[in-house]
Amino acid sequence: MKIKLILFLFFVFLFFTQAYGKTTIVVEAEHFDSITPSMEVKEERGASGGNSIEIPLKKSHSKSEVPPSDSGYAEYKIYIPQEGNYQFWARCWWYDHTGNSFFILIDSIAVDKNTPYVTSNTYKKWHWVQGPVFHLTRGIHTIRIQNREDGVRMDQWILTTTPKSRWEPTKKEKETPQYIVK
Ligand SMILES: [Ca+2]
Repeated sequence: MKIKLILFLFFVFLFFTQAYGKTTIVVEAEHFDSITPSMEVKEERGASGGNSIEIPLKKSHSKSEVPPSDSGYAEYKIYIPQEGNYQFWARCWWYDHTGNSFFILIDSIAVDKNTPYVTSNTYKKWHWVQGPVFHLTRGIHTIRIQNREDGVRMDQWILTTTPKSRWEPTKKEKETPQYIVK
């Protein structure tokens, strides 16, 4: 009888952790599955793991908003363990107000006017930037970080089921390799 009760409680626990458990996925930006220029790896003292990805500053860096000069990107394959709404965060370094964004594409390669991106107005300093919320199903998804402007760097990124009202990153986070598909 006692064993039945323990088993019952165990399955109740499993059900709740599956249905309501929190998931936070942390990825070093330099641990991509593939990368295409002009996106490149940049050694960075201030970055977690000593590396970031960047769209290098162009000599003719524009002072106004212009379309990206190429579709350079880094792409990641991630295992999502439970369906839900995931808040995207990225630890970024921006050059200025026309070098302060990356496109974020989920299971897509086509940029259009509705493609989400991350941006903020803190320059020349590593900081966490709040991105969009994505609804993701359980299984493998492709995350693409793509050129939107030059003079931008990314150190780490996060997908978490914990909403911003409950938690936001403030420091370098520990990578969760169990969610990165090799
Ligand atoms: Ca890094």
